[in-house]
Amino acid sequence: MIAGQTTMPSESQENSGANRPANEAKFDLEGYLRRFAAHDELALYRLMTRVENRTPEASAIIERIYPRVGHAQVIGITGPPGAGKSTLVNRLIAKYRALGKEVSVLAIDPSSPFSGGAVLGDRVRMTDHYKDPGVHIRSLSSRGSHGGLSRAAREIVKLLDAFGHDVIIIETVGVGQTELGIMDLADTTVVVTVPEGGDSVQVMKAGLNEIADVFVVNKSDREGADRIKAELELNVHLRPAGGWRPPVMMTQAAADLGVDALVGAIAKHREYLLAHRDPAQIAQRRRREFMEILTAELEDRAIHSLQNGRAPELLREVEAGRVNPYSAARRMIEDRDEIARLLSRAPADADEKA
Ligand SMILES: Nc1nc2c(ncn2[C@@H]2O[C@H](COP(=O)(O)OP(=O)(O)OP(=O)(O)O)[C@@H](O)[C@H]2O)c(=O)[nH]1
Ligand SMILES: [Mg+2]
Repeated sequence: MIAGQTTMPSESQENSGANRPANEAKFDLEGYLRRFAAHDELALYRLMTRVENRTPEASAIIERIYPRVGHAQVIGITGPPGAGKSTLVNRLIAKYRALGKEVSVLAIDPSSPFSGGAVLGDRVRMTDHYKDPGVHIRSLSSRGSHGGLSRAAREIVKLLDAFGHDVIIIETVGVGQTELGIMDLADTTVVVTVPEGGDSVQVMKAGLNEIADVFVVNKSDREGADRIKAELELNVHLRPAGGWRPPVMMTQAAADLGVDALVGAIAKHREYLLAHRDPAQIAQRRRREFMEILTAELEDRAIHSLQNGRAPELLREVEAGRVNPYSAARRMIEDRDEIARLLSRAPADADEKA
């Protein structure tokens, strides 16, 4: 978790485990799940922190809340740094609030304005919504998410969804595979561009055009907006016929212009999705999710077991250089009993403290 979140309290001190009395070591999972189900925000924050920090009960939390997942509309906002994504998100929050919806925002590796540490102007923008109980803003950084940014993002989205939020907005900078991968979580991906990017080629190069359900040319008050709009429209036009055709919207987020039309375009895409549910695509998504979870879980268990002294002999051999790691890994995998022991207990079942 990154410092300076205004809207969601941090648990990091309490969560360190190191200076926690032994009798408090056991996290009251059942209690928090009950409170979560009763729409208790504190329980939501606590569970999010647990999931983000990969504490031993993280997987169990998601397993338990899973039946409630699937009602939220997840909107991804991505694009080059400084394109105005956060300004736009801020406007979108206001629009969805006006429609009576509960909104949460997950800002991935934010530089502004959700980081709160940025310049004063950014802070002021963020505070537009921070007193509103119908809005939750969570920041997630690669630094704070224990190496698994996509996994943390996915699980936090699930928590927010299960908590009952109607709209979940994920903001990522549109550079890098991880950031783009996170857009997989979104039902509707909005790619934000700006005129001064030179042209739409940048967007194409970054692979953003492939994931866009809606294009936005923000800062349309600036020179060149019409040109980039035309280029993006041409790109959409050149796509094979059939399927959803991403509209190209013009906005001036700073002046709140064009944002209502954007909300309309997002709603249209949602309607399209609902009317064209593709079972094969849904199955593929589920399969991918299962494979990711299974491999992550296997890794977690194996690492946990090895760190807690299981398979010590083989490990000593490897450490002493008497067995090469490949032979050791193969021997371990081929020995059913060894592998069963290695994977037998989830970290959460163990008595060790988190
Ligand atoms: N001229 C103009 N400036 C805008 C507009 N929308 C946003 N900006 C400005 O663009 C700057 C960057 O805005 P942000 O919303 O922080 O951009 P971002 O894409 O979230 O930036 P990162 O998260 O750092 O990638 C700010 O100074 C905004 O005030 C617009 O429509 N027109
Ligand atoms: Mg931003």
